[in-house]
Amino acid sequence: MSENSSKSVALKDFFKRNVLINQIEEVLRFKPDTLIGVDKISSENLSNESINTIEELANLSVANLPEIKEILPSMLMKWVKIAQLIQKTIKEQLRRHKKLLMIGLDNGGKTSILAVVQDKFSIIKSLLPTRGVKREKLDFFGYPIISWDLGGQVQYREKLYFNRPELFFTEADIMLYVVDSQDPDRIPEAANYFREVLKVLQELHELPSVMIVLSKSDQDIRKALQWQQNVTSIKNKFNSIAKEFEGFSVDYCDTTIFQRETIMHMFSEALKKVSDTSEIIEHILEEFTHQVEAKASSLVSMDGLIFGSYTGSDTDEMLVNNTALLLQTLSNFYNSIGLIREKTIKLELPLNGFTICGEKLFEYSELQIPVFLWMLSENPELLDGRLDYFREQLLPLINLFL
Ligand SMILES: Nc1nc2c(ncn2[C@@H]2O[C@H](COP(=O)(O)OP(=O)(O)OP(=O)(O)O)[C@@H](O)[C@H]2O)c(=O)[nH]1
Ligand SMILES: [Mg+2]
Repeated sequence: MSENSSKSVALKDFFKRNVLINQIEEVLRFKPDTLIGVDKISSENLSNESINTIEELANLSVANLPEIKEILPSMLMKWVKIAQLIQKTIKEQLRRHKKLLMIGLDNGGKTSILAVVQDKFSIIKSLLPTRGVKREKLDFFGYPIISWDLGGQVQYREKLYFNRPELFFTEADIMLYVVDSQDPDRIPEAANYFREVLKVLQELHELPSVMIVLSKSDQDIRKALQWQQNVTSIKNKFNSIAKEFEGFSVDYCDTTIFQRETIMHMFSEALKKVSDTSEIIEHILEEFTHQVEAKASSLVSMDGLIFGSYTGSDTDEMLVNNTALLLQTLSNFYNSIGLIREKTIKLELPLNGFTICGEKLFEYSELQIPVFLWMLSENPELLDGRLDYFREQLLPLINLFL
């Protein structure tokens, strides 16, 4: 069971049995009488004092509780403390996830992009316009993200998001603003919506990093003059809008769902803006380590630079990194006396039941320094076929972060 799900079970313990928790963010908007011990009448009395949600209950000060009809102060104190505990737990859980907002006009390609990232190619054909907001956990090679896909149809743009902006636009880390690069007629509308969005972000004092995604930049139309004019026109308009607001700088990336790498590249660029790159490499290593049931992994250059490592225990980390550095020194020595560098370096310790194995993955910098992926494993045979997968699928991604 993941840490996440075990935490949400604990959260459930505060609530009455019939209360369903689908999305943890929603919990703070539950009515107080969803909590064990809070009856309907008390909840109504709280509501009369404008305390309608768990969040509003949590925001009361324990030191200065209001007097509320028919509720004992000691009881109220207990509820407030529970609500505060819930709020804290939820914030901690959410903090580990980056909040990604996908915004833009209807038909722009937002949901399709999210489908491609998750390898759900088959659903793209049958996608319907997104109704309201669709939130989901997105696993970008182990990097935890919650995506908020804000359906772009006019009724949501006009009626929903801007009426309660704090529900949608707060605490976002990244905003991907998706513009259809093949639809020049709607550029002004897309630009106006962008301005509205920046306006509410500014009012809420939110400053997510912003990436303008030029979607539908399909390979066959990129050479067309019309497409190039569209891109120039979008960039001119959006740059000048961003200048109207303080603190927002925008970057551009073009994507097409027909080339997954354009979408992965765009995501990598967006993540780079909000996260330490070694943290992302570590997530990628973590995912791979679990896949091959290894105990530790590390990406180490021949000159001893550790790009990132993943281990479950300190001893394993010491084992893998120290072994890597020593064996690499040995390999350098062999190399200096004229031996050809081996592609794989292995240390087998059968009595201890594990193997440490390093495989050259690529070379970095103009000096072409080899970089090895090191794994500590009790089942080294599981590594055999999988390193090719790592090389093909994950390496291009790691390269984006180096
Ligand atoms: N040619 C081309 N079409 C695309 C691309 N991405 C999406 N589309 C098409 O554009 C249409 C709209 O895509 P969606 O992903 O549903 O758009 P959306 O932005 O989520 O729209 P709303 O949910 O209404 O806001 C679909 O018919 C997709 O197949 C692309 O890269 N190239
Ligand atoms: Mg959609």
